[in-house]
Amino acid sequence: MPDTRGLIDRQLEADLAAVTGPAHVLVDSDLRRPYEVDWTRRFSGPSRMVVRPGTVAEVSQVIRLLAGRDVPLVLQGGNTGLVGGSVPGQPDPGRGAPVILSTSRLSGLGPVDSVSAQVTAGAGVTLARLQAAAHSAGLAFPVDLAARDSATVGGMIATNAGGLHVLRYGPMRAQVLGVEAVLADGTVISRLSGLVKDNTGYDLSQLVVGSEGTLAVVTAARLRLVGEKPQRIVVLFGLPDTTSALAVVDIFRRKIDGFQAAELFYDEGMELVIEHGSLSRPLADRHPCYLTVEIASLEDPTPSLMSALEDLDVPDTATAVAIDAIGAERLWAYRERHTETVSALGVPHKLDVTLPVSSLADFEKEVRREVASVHPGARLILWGHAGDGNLHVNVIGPAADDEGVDDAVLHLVASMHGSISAEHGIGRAKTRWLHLSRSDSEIATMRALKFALDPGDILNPGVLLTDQRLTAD
Ligand code: 2HG
Ligand code: ZN
Repeated sequence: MPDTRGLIDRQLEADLAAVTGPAHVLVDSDLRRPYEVDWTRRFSGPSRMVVRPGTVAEVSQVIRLLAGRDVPLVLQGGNTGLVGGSVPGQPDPGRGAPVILSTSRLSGLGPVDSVSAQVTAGAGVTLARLQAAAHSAGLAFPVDLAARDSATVGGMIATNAGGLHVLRYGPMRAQVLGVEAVLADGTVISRLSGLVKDNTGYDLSQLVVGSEGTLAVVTAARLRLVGEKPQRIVVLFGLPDTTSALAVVDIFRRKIDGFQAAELFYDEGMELVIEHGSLSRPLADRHPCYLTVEIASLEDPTPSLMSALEDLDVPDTATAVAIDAIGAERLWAYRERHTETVSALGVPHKLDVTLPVSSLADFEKEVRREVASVHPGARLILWGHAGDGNLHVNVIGPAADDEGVDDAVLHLVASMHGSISAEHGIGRAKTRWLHLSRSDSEIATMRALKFALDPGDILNPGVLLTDQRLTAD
Protein backbone atom coordinates (compact mmCIF):
# COMPACT_ATOMS: atom_id res chain seq x y z
CA MET A 1 0.00 0.00 0.00
CA PRO A 2 1.55 3.34 -0.87
CA ASP A 3 1.62 5.81 2.02
CA THR A 4 -0.85 8.21 0.43
CA ARG A 5 -1.04 10.56 3.43
CA GLY A 6 2.75 10.75 3.54
CA LEU A 7 2.93 11.52 -0.17
CA ILE A 8 0.23 14.20 0.09
CA ASP A 9 1.99 15.80 3.05
CA ARG A 10 5.36 15.80 1.31
CA GLN A 11 3.79 17.52 -1.69
CA LEU A 12 2.06 20.01 0.62
CA GLU A 13 5.32 20.72 2.41
CA ALA A 14 7.05 21.40 -0.89
CA ASP A 15 4.25 23.65 -2.10
CA LEU A 16 4.13 25.63 1.16
CA ALA A 17 7.92 25.92 1.16
CA ALA A 18 7.72 27.42 -2.32
CA VAL A 19 5.55 30.18 -0.82
CA THR A 20 7.29 30.95 2.49
CA GLY A 21 10.75 29.45 2.00
CA PRO A 22 11.62 26.05 3.51
CA ALA A 23 12.83 27.54 6.81
CA HIS A 24 9.23 28.49 7.59
CA VAL A 25 7.59 25.12 7.12
CA LEU A 26 8.21 23.02 10.22
CA VAL A 27 7.59 19.31 9.81
CA ASP A 28 9.90 17.76 12.37
CA SER A 29 7.91 16.70 15.46
CA ASP A 30 10.31 18.41 17.89
CA LEU A 31 9.87 21.69 16.05
CA ARG A 32 6.08 21.30 15.83
CA ARG A 33 5.57 20.30 19.46
CA PRO A 34 5.64 23.78 21.10
CA TYR A 35 2.93 24.91 18.67
CA GLU A 36 0.73 21.90 19.44
CA VAL A 37 0.24 22.52 23.17
CA ASP A 38 -1.49 25.54 24.63
CA TRP A 39 -0.15 27.62 27.50
CA THR A 40 -2.23 25.79 30.15
CA ARG A 41 -1.01 22.33 28.92
CA ARG A 42 -4.66 21.22 29.15
CA PHE A 43 -5.27 21.39 25.39
CA SER A 44 -3.14 19.83 22.69
CA GLY A 45 -3.43 17.97 19.41
CA PRO A 46 -1.27 16.87 16.51
CA SER A 47 -0.57 18.98 13.44
CA ARG A 48 0.78 17.99 10.02
CA MET A 49 3.17 20.90 9.93
CA VAL A 50 3.54 24.52 10.99
CA VAL A 51 3.75 27.27 8.40
CA ARG A 52 4.96 30.79 9.15
CA PRO A 53 4.08 33.17 6.32
CA GLY A 54 5.80 36.55 6.37
CA THR A 55 3.41 38.73 4.35
CA VAL A 56 -0.31 39.04 3.70
CA ALA A 57 0.29 37.78 0.14
CA GLU A 58 1.95 34.66 1.54
CA VAL A 59 -0.95 34.12 3.96
CA SER A 60 -3.35 34.33 1.04
CA GLN A 61 -1.35 31.82 -1.02
CA VAL A 62 -1.04 29.43 1.94
CA ILE A 63 -4.79 29.52 2.53
CA ARG A 64 -5.55 28.95 -1.14
CA LEU A 65 -3.23 25.95 -1.17
CA LEU A 66 -4.80 24.42 1.93
CA ALA A 67 -8.42 25.18 1.02
CA GLY A 68 -7.85 23.67 -2.43
CA ARG A 69 -6.84 20.40 -0.75
CA ASP A 70 -9.45 20.51 2.03
CA VAL A 71 -6.74 20.73 4.69
CA PRO A 72 -7.94 22.47 7.87
CA LEU A 73 -5.97 25.30 9.41
CA VAL A 74 -5.38 26.28 13.03
CA LEU A 75 -4.34 29.89 13.62
CA GLN A 76 -1.82 30.77 16.25
CA GLY A 77 -0.54 34.09 17.58
CA GLY A 78 1.24 34.20 20.96
CA ASN A 79 -0.57 31.01 22.09
CA THR A 80 -1.54 32.64 25.38
CA GLY A 81 -5.32 32.34 24.86
CA LEU A 82 -5.99 29.77 27.67
CA VAL A 83 -9.06 28.10 26.06
CA GLY A 84 -7.36 25.83 23.50
CA GLY A 85 -8.40 28.01 20.56
CA SER A 86 -4.91 28.28 19.08
CA VAL A 87 -3.91 24.60 19.08
CA PRO A 88 -5.28 21.57 17.21
CA GLY A 89 -7.94 19.33 18.72
CA GLN A 90 -8.47 15.69 17.82
CA PRO A 91 -7.79 15.19 14.08
CA ASP A 92 -10.84 15.07 11.83
CA PRO A 93 -11.13 11.39 10.74
CA GLY A 94 -11.84 12.43 7.15
CA ARG A 95 -9.33 15.24 6.71
CA GLY A 96 -6.57 14.33 9.13
CA ALA A 97 -4.58 16.72 11.31
CA PRO A 98 -4.54 20.45 10.51
CA VAL A 99 -1.72 22.73 9.49
CA ILE A 100 -0.89 25.38 12.09
CA LEU A 101 -0.49 28.86 10.63
CA SER A 102 1.66 30.94 12.95
CA THR A 103 1.32 34.71 12.54
CA SER A 104 4.60 35.39 14.36
CA ARG A 105 6.41 36.71 11.26
CA LEU A 106 3.70 39.25 10.44
CA SER A 107 5.54 41.57 12.76
CA GLY A 108 5.69 44.87 10.89
CA LEU A 109 4.91 47.90 13.03
CA GLY A 110 4.22 51.17 11.24
CA PRO A 111 5.15 54.62 12.52
CA VAL A 112 2.96 56.05 15.26
CA ASP A 113 0.73 58.73 13.77
CA SER A 114 0.58 61.15 16.67
CA VAL A 115 -1.85 63.54 15.01
CA SER A 116 -4.55 60.90 14.73
CA ALA A 117 -3.19 58.85 17.69
CA GLN A 118 -3.16 55.66 15.63
CA VAL A 119 -0.75 52.98 14.52
CA THR A 120 -0.83 50.06 12.08
CA ALA A 121 0.49 46.84 13.57
CA GLY A 122 1.04 43.42 12.05
CA ALA A 123 -0.74 40.48 13.62
CA GLY A 124 2.52 39.14 15.04
CA VAL A 125 3.48 42.30 16.95
CA THR A 126 3.55 41.62 20.68
CA LEU A 127 1.56 43.81 23.02
CA ALA A 128 4.75 44.87 24.84
CA ARG A 129 6.30 46.07 21.55
CA LEU A 130 3.15 47.98 20.65
CA GLN A 131 3.08 49.60 24.09
CA ALA A 132 6.74 50.61 23.80
CA ALA A 133 6.18 52.18 20.36
CA ALA A 134 3.20 54.17 21.65
CA HIS A 135 5.18 55.26 24.72
CA SER A 136 8.05 56.57 22.61
CA ALA A 137 5.55 58.92 20.93
CA GLY A 138 4.08 60.12 24.26
CA LEU A 139 1.00 57.93 23.77
CA ALA A 140 -0.28 54.65 25.20
CA PHE A 141 -2.08 51.59 23.89
CA PRO A 142 -5.30 51.28 25.92
CA VAL A 143 -5.20 47.50 26.46
CA ASP A 144 -2.82 45.93 28.95
CA LEU A 145 -2.54 42.37 30.23
CA ALA A 146 -0.08 40.22 32.12
CA ALA A 147 0.88 38.16 29.04
CA ARG A 148 2.05 41.36 27.28
CA ASP A 149 5.45 39.92 26.30
CA SER A 150 3.91 37.02 24.35
CA ALA A 151 0.34 38.00 23.40
CA THR A 152 0.13 39.37 19.86
CA VAL A 153 -2.13 41.85 18.10
CA GLY A 154 -3.70 39.17 15.85
CA GLY A 155 -4.63 36.88 18.72
CA MET A 156 -5.87 39.76 20.84
CA ILE A 157 -8.16 40.82 18.00
CA ALA A 158 -9.33 37.28 17.28
CA THR A 159 -10.28 36.81 20.94
CA ASN A 160 -11.33 40.40 21.71
CA ALA A 161 -8.88 40.37 24.63
CA GLY A 162 -9.81 42.32 27.75
CA GLY A 163 -7.24 42.76 30.49
CA LEU A 164 -6.57 45.30 33.18
CA HIS A 165 -7.90 48.58 31.73
CA VAL A 166 -11.28 47.58 30.33
CA LEU A 167 -13.16 49.64 32.90
CA ARG A 168 -11.55 52.77 31.47
CA TYR A 169 -10.97 52.06 27.77
CA GLY A 170 -13.01 48.99 26.85
CA PRO A 171 -11.66 45.72 25.41
CA MET A 172 -9.62 45.16 22.24
CA ARG A 173 -12.71 45.69 20.10
CA ALA A 174 -12.88 49.33 21.18
CA GLN A 175 -9.33 49.96 19.93
CA VAL A 176 -9.72 48.42 16.47
CA LEU A 177 -10.38 50.97 13.73
CA GLY A 178 -9.98 48.42 10.97
CA VAL A 179 -8.25 45.18 10.04
CA GLU A 180 -6.53 43.61 7.10
CA ALA A 181 -7.56 39.96 6.93
CA VAL A 182 -7.51 36.96 4.64
CA LEU A 183 -10.72 35.00 4.09
CA ALA A 184 -11.02 31.22 3.81
CA ASP A 185 -10.72 31.36 0.00
CA GLY A 186 -7.60 33.54 0.07
CA THR A 187 -9.38 36.85 -0.60
CA VAL A 188 -7.76 39.81 1.18
CA ILE A 189 -9.96 42.47 2.78
CA SER A 190 -8.30 45.62 4.05
CA ARG A 191 -9.56 48.56 6.14
CA LEU A 192 -6.39 50.20 7.39
CA SER A 193 -7.13 53.82 6.49
CA GLY A 194 -7.92 54.70 10.12
CA LEU A 195 -11.00 56.76 9.31
CA VAL A 196 -12.78 57.27 12.60
CA LYS A 197 -16.04 57.91 10.78
CA ASP A 198 -16.81 55.55 7.93
CA ASN A 199 -20.45 54.59 7.58
CA THR A 200 -20.31 52.60 4.38
CA GLY A 201 -22.02 49.37 5.21
CA TYR A 202 -21.22 46.28 7.22
CA ASP A 203 -18.30 46.69 9.59
CA LEU A 204 -16.33 43.65 8.45
CA SER A 205 -13.43 44.48 10.75
CA GLN A 206 -15.62 44.36 13.83
CA LEU A 207 -17.18 41.12 12.61
CA VAL A 208 -13.74 39.55 12.67
CA VAL A 209 -12.96 40.85 16.19
CA GLY A 210 -13.81 38.10 18.66
CA SER A 211 -14.52 35.52 15.94
CA GLU A 212 -11.65 33.37 17.29
CA GLY A 213 -10.07 32.74 13.91
CA THR A 214 -13.18 31.09 12.50
CA LEU A 215 -14.04 33.74 9.88
CA ALA A 216 -10.71 35.14 8.67
CA VAL A 217 -7.00 35.37 9.43
CA VAL A 218 -6.16 38.83 10.74
CA THR A 219 -2.84 39.94 9.28
CA ALA A 220 -2.70 43.59 10.47
CA ALA A 221 -4.81 46.21 12.20
CA ARG A 222 -5.17 49.96 12.51
CA LEU A 223 -5.33 50.66 16.24
CA ARG A 224 -6.37 53.55 18.43
CA LEU A 225 -3.91 55.05 20.91
CA VAL A 226 -4.58 57.40 23.80
CA GLY A 227 -2.58 60.17 25.46
CA GLU A 228 -0.12 58.84 27.99
CA LYS A 229 -1.08 59.52 31.61
CA PRO A 230 2.25 59.80 33.41
CA GLN A 231 0.98 60.44 36.96
CA ARG A 232 0.28 56.94 38.21
CA ILE A 233 -0.69 55.68 41.65
CA VAL A 234 -1.24 52.05 42.59
CA VAL A 235 -3.05 51.12 45.80
CA LEU A 236 -3.27 47.61 47.19
CA PHE A 237 -6.21 47.21 49.58
CA GLY A 238 -6.51 44.41 52.11
CA LEU A 239 -10.25 43.98 52.72
CA PRO A 240 -12.72 41.81 54.64
CA ASP A 241 -14.69 40.56 51.62
CA THR A 242 -15.83 40.97 48.00
CA THR A 243 -18.64 43.35 48.98
CA SER A 244 -16.05 45.76 50.44
CA ALA A 245 -13.96 45.52 47.26
CA LEU A 246 -17.02 46.46 45.21
CA ALA A 247 -17.65 49.40 47.56
CA VAL A 248 -14.14 50.67 46.74
CA VAL A 249 -14.85 50.29 43.01
CA ASP A 250 -18.11 52.17 43.38
CA ILE A 251 -16.54 55.16 45.13
CA PHE A 252 -13.51 55.29 42.86
CA ARG A 253 -15.70 55.24 39.75
CA ARG A 254 -17.61 58.26 41.01
CA LYS A 255 -14.73 60.29 42.41
CA ILE A 256 -11.60 59.59 40.38
CA ASP A 257 -11.16 60.56 36.73
CA GLY A 258 -8.13 58.44 35.96
CA PHE A 259 -9.40 55.27 37.64
CA GLN A 260 -8.29 52.47 35.29
CA ALA A 261 -7.90 49.15 37.09
CA ALA A 262 -9.63 47.33 39.96
CA GLU A 263 -8.22 43.85 40.30
CA LEU A 264 -9.64 41.44 42.82
CA PHE A 265 -8.00 38.45 44.46
CA TYR A 266 -8.16 36.50 47.69
CA ASP A 267 -6.08 35.22 50.55
CA GLU A 268 -5.38 31.82 48.98
CA GLY A 269 -3.98 33.43 45.80
CA MET A 270 -1.95 36.02 47.72
CA GLU A 271 -0.34 33.35 49.90
CA LEU A 272 0.53 31.16 46.90
CA VAL A 273 2.02 34.08 44.95
CA ILE A 274 4.12 35.16 47.96
CA GLU A 275 5.41 31.62 48.43
CA HIS A 276 5.98 30.82 44.73
CA GLY A 277 7.70 34.15 43.98
CA SER A 278 9.52 34.41 47.36
CA LEU A 279 7.96 37.87 47.71
CA SER A 280 7.75 39.87 50.90
CA ARG A 281 4.34 40.46 52.44
CA PRO A 282 2.92 43.80 51.15
CA LEU A 283 0.68 44.47 54.18
CA ALA A 284 1.35 43.72 57.85
CA ASP A 285 -1.54 41.22 58.14
CA ARG A 286 -3.37 38.70 55.98
CA HIS A 287 -6.80 39.68 54.65
CA PRO A 288 -9.61 37.57 53.18
CA CYS A 289 -9.73 39.72 50.04
CA TYR A 290 -7.43 42.10 48.12
CA LEU A 291 -8.01 44.77 45.50
CA THR A 292 -5.28 46.36 43.36
CA VAL A 293 -6.40 49.74 42.11
CA GLU A 294 -4.59 51.87 39.54
CA ILE A 295 -5.15 55.55 38.82
CA ALA A 296 -3.33 57.35 36.00
CA SER A 297 -3.80 60.95 34.93
CA LEU A 298 -2.07 64.05 33.61
CA GLU A 299 -2.32 65.87 36.93
CA ASP A 300 -1.33 64.42 40.30
CA PRO A 301 -4.29 62.22 41.32
CA THR A 302 -3.41 62.34 45.05
CA PRO A 303 -6.12 64.89 46.03
CA SER A 304 -8.93 62.91 44.40
CA LEU A 305 -7.54 59.67 45.87
CA MET A 306 -7.52 61.21 49.36
CA SER A 307 -11.07 62.43 48.95
CA ALA A 308 -12.24 58.98 47.76
CA LEU A 309 -10.49 57.29 50.69
CA GLU A 310 -12.21 59.67 53.12
CA ASP A 311 -15.58 58.60 51.74
CA LEU A 312 -14.77 54.94 52.07
CA ASP A 313 -16.60 53.41 54.96
CA VAL A 314 -15.19 49.88 55.09
CA PRO A 315 -13.91 48.46 58.39
CA ASP A 316 -10.73 46.35 58.69
CA THR A 317 -9.06 47.87 55.68
CA ALA A 318 -5.32 48.16 55.12
CA THR A 319 -3.56 49.84 52.21
CA ALA A 320 -0.14 49.96 50.57
CA VAL A 321 0.43 52.79 48.11
CA ALA A 322 2.99 53.13 45.30
CA ILE A 323 3.67 56.44 43.58
CA ASP A 324 6.69 55.48 41.49
CA ALA A 325 7.24 52.91 38.74
CA ILE A 326 9.28 50.50 40.86
CA GLY A 327 6.76 50.54 43.71
CA ALA A 328 3.88 50.13 41.25
CA GLU A 329 5.50 47.12 39.62
CA ARG A 330 6.11 45.60 43.05
CA LEU A 331 2.45 45.97 44.06
CA TRP A 332 1.17 44.75 40.71
CA ALA A 333 3.22 41.54 41.02
CA TYR A 334 0.87 40.10 43.68
CA ARG A 335 -1.98 40.24 41.17
CA GLU A 336 -0.15 39.64 37.91
CA ARG A 337 1.70 36.53 39.04
CA HIS A 338 -1.47 34.55 39.72
CA THR A 339 -1.54 32.78 36.34
CA GLU A 340 2.06 31.52 36.44
CA THR A 341 1.76 30.58 40.14
CA VAL A 342 -1.35 28.49 39.61
CA SER A 343 0.20 26.73 36.61
CA ALA A 344 3.15 25.72 38.77
CA LEU A 345 0.69 23.76 40.99
CA GLY A 346 -0.68 21.62 38.14
CA VAL A 347 -2.77 21.80 35.00
CA PRO A 348 -5.60 24.20 35.86
CA HIS A 349 -9.21 24.20 34.76
CA LYS A 350 -9.76 27.85 33.85
CA LEU A 351 -13.21 29.33 33.78
CA ASP A 352 -13.19 32.97 32.79
CA VAL A 353 -16.70 34.20 33.57
CA THR A 354 -18.63 37.45 34.06
CA LEU A 355 -21.50 38.16 36.40
CA PRO A 356 -23.58 41.26 36.82
CA VAL A 357 -21.35 43.27 39.20
CA SER A 358 -24.19 43.29 41.72
CA SER A 359 -24.06 39.44 41.90
CA LEU A 360 -20.31 39.06 42.12
CA ALA A 361 -20.14 38.72 45.91
CA ASP A 362 -22.89 36.06 45.93
CA PHE A 363 -21.23 34.22 43.08
CA GLU A 364 -17.93 34.13 44.94
CA LYS A 365 -19.61 32.32 47.86
CA GLU A 366 -21.66 30.02 45.62
CA VAL A 367 -18.75 28.98 43.44
CA ARG A 368 -16.68 28.00 46.48
CA ARG A 369 -19.56 25.84 47.70
CA GLU A 370 -20.18 24.33 44.26
CA VAL A 371 -16.56 23.39 43.54
CA ALA A 372 -16.16 21.86 47.03
CA SER A 373 -19.26 19.72 46.50
CA VAL A 374 -18.44 18.57 42.95
CA HIS A 375 -14.77 17.88 43.55
CA PRO A 376 -13.94 17.76 47.28
CA GLY A 377 -10.24 18.39 47.72
CA ALA A 378 -9.87 20.51 44.58
CA ARG A 379 -7.93 23.76 45.02
CA LEU A 380 -9.87 26.81 44.00
CA ILE A 381 -8.11 30.08 43.27
CA LEU A 382 -10.22 33.05 42.27
CA TRP A 383 -9.16 36.38 40.88
CA GLY A 384 -10.33 38.84 38.29
CA HIS A 385 -11.37 42.26 37.14
CA ALA A 386 -13.80 43.63 39.73
CA GLY A 387 -14.85 46.63 37.68
CA ASP A 388 -16.11 44.36 34.89
CA GLY A 389 -17.71 41.66 37.08
CA ASN A 390 -15.15 39.25 35.58
CA LEU A 391 -13.77 36.41 37.71
CA HIS A 392 -11.15 33.85 36.71
CA VAL A 393 -12.18 30.63 38.39
CA ASN A 394 -9.09 28.41 38.47
CA VAL A 395 -9.43 24.85 39.76
CA ILE A 396 -6.55 22.45 40.34
CA GLY A 397 -7.27 18.81 41.06
CA PRO A 398 -9.66 17.34 38.49
CA ALA A 399 -7.98 15.49 35.60
CA ALA A 400 -7.61 17.53 32.40
CA ASP A 401 -10.47 15.66 30.70
CA ASP A 402 -12.80 15.60 33.74
CA GLU A 403 -15.33 18.31 32.93
CA GLY A 404 -17.49 17.92 36.07
CA VAL A 405 -16.29 21.12 37.73
CA ASP A 406 -16.43 23.08 34.46
CA ASP A 407 -20.01 21.96 33.93
CA ALA A 408 -21.10 22.86 37.46
CA VAL A 409 -19.43 26.29 37.45
CA LEU A 410 -20.73 27.28 34.02
CA HIS A 411 -24.28 26.23 34.91
CA LEU A 412 -24.01 28.27 38.11
CA VAL A 413 -22.89 31.28 36.07
CA ALA A 414 -25.82 30.88 33.67
CA SER A 415 -28.29 30.52 36.54
CA MET A 416 -27.01 33.86 37.91
CA HIS A 417 -27.39 35.59 34.52
CA GLY A 418 -23.69 35.77 33.77
CA SER A 419 -21.66 34.88 30.70
CA ILE A 420 -19.56 31.72 30.37
CA SER A 421 -16.73 33.72 28.82
CA ALA A 422 -15.77 37.25 29.75
CA GLU A 423 -12.55 37.87 27.86
CA HIS A 424 -10.80 34.63 26.84
CA GLY A 425 -13.41 33.37 24.38
CA ILE A 426 -14.96 29.94 23.85
CA GLY A 427 -12.01 28.24 22.14
CA ARG A 428 -12.19 24.45 22.25
CA ALA A 429 -12.71 24.53 26.02
CA LYS A 430 -16.30 25.75 26.15
CA THR A 431 -18.01 24.85 22.86
CA ARG A 432 -20.19 22.35 24.75
CA TRP A 433 -21.65 25.13 26.87
CA LEU A 434 -22.09 27.91 24.30
CA HIS A 435 -25.87 27.46 24.53
CA LEU A 436 -25.74 28.62 28.16
CA SER A 437 -24.86 32.13 27.01
CA ARG A 438 -26.26 32.28 23.45
CA SER A 439 -29.80 31.53 22.29
CA ASP A 440 -30.54 28.98 19.55
CA SER A 441 -31.28 31.79 17.12
CA GLU A 442 -28.00 33.53 17.90
CA ILE A 443 -26.06 30.30 17.40
CA ALA A 444 -27.91 29.66 14.14
CA THR A 445 -27.00 33.17 12.96
CA MET A 446 -23.36 32.63 13.87
CA ARG A 447 -23.37 29.35 11.95
CA ALA A 448 -24.92 31.06 8.93
CA LEU A 449 -22.14 33.67 8.98
CA LYS A 450 -19.50 30.98 9.32
CA PHE A 451 -21.03 29.07 6.42
CA ALA A 452 -21.16 32.19 4.26
CA LEU A 453 -17.50 33.04 4.82
CA ASP A 454 -15.96 29.60 5.25
CA PRO A 455 -18.25 26.96 3.70
CA GLY A 456 -15.49 24.34 3.69
CA ASP A 457 -14.81 24.84 7.42
CA ILE A 458 -11.12 25.43 6.80
CA LEU A 459 -10.45 28.05 9.49
CA ASN A 460 -10.12 26.85 13.09
CA PRO A 461 -12.63 23.98 12.86
CA GLY A 462 -13.85 22.87 16.28
CA VAL A 463 -13.25 26.30 17.82
CA LEU A 464 -16.27 28.34 19.02
CA LEU A 465 -18.88 26.37 17.00
CA THR A 466 -19.03 22.58 16.91
CA ASP A 467 -20.29 20.22 14.20
CA GLN A 468 -18.88 22.39 11.60
CA ARG A 469 -19.38 20.45 8.43
CA LEU A 470 -21.80 23.29 8.32
CA THR A 471 -25.01 23.67 6.57
CA ALA A 472 -26.70 27.02 6.37
CA ASP A 473 -29.62 25.92 8.58
C1 2HG B 1 -5.72 37.49 33.99
O1 2HG B 1 -6.54 38.40 34.13
C2 2HG B 1 -5.75 36.71 32.72
O2 2HG B 1 -4.85 37.24 34.83
C3 2HG B 1 -5.50 35.22 32.92
O3 2HG B 1 -6.93 36.94 32.03
C4 2HG B 1 -6.50 34.55 33.80
O4 2HG B 1 -5.03 32.70 34.13
C5 2HG B 1 -6.20 33.09 34.15
O5 2HG B 1 -7.12 32.34 34.47
ZN1 ZN C 1 -8.16 38.47 32.96
